[in-house]
Amino acid sequence: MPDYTDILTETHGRVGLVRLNRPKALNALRANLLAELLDALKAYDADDAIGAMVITGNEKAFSAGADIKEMADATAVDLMDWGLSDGWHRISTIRKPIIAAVSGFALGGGCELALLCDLIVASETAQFGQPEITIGVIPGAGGTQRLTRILGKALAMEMVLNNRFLKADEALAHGLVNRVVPVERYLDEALQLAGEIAARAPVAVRLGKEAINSAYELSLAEGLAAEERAFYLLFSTEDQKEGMRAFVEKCAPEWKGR
Ligand code: DAK
Repeated sequence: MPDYTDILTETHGRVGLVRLNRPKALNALRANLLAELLDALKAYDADDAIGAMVITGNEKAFSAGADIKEMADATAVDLMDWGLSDGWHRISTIRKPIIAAVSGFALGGGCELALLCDLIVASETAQFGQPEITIGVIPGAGGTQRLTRILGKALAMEMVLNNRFLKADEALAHGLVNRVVPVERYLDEALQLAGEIAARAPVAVRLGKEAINSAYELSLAEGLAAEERAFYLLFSTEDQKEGMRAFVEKCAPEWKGR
C-alpha cells in the first residue's frame, strides 16, 4: 500500500483494515480521504490474499461526515466538477464484503459511509445521525434512500428533517447494525467477523453480497432470477465441488477461490 495521509492500512490475516485517520477533525471526509479510501479498498478488492475488509475510525468518531470547511464555499457546479458522487458510487462497486466498525459519531456522510458497507459492528457509544438539516442541506450520499429502506419512513423523516440521532441500541433494534459490543471490543469483533467471512468460499461470498445488494435495485422477480443465475454459476466453480465433496466425506473444505 502507498503512504497515505488521511488513512492507515494494515492487514490481519485475510482481512484488510482501513482506519480513517483525521482524529482532530473527527475523521471528516475531505476529498483526499475519500480518494485514499477508495484506492485502498480497490487494492484489497484486487488482492487474492484478502477476503474481506473493515473500515473504522477511532473511539470518538467513525466520521462526522463530509468536511464542512472544504465544501462551505463551493458552488453547485464545483460539486458537480469534483465528481463527488462518482467516488461514493465506486465504493458500492467493491466486490468483497466490507464491515464498518463504528464507535462514537457516524454523522452525515459518516453515517452514509457505514450504510454503504455490508455489515456494521457498533460499539455501545455509537451514534448514527444525518445532521445536514442543521447546516441548511440534506443528505447527499444515499442517506434519504438507504435509511428509509432500512428504518422505514417515520424514523428516516425524523433523522433527516429534525436531526434525530440513533444510539447504538436503537440502531440494533431497527436493524441498522449487526451487533453492539462494549467499546473496548468493537474493532476486534469486526475483525473477527470479517476473518470468519474471509475464510469462506470466496466466489460464493462475492455472489452472495451481490445478490443481497441487488434486492435494493431490482423487483422481486428480477432479484429471484439474478439469485438463481448466481446459484447455477457457482456450480461451475471448483469450490462448489470441493464444498459438497468435503460435506459428504465429513472433512474440512479447502477453498481455492475459483
Ligand atoms: N467537517 C469539518 N470539520 C469537522 C466536522 C465536519 N463534518 N465535524 C467536526 N469537525 C471538526 C470541528 O470543526 C473541530 O475542529 P477545530 O474547531 O478544533 O479545528 C473538531 O472537528 C472537533 O469538533 P467539535 O469541537 O465540534 O467536537 P464536539 O465533540 O464538540 O462535537 C460533533 C462533535 C460531531 C457533534 C460536531 O463536531 C458536529 O456537529 N460536526 C458536524 C457534523 C455534521 O454536520 N455532519 C454532516 C456534514 S455534511 C455527497 C456526499 C457526502 C455528503 C454530501 C453529498 N455527494 C456524493 C453528493 C455529506 C455531507 C455531510 O456529511
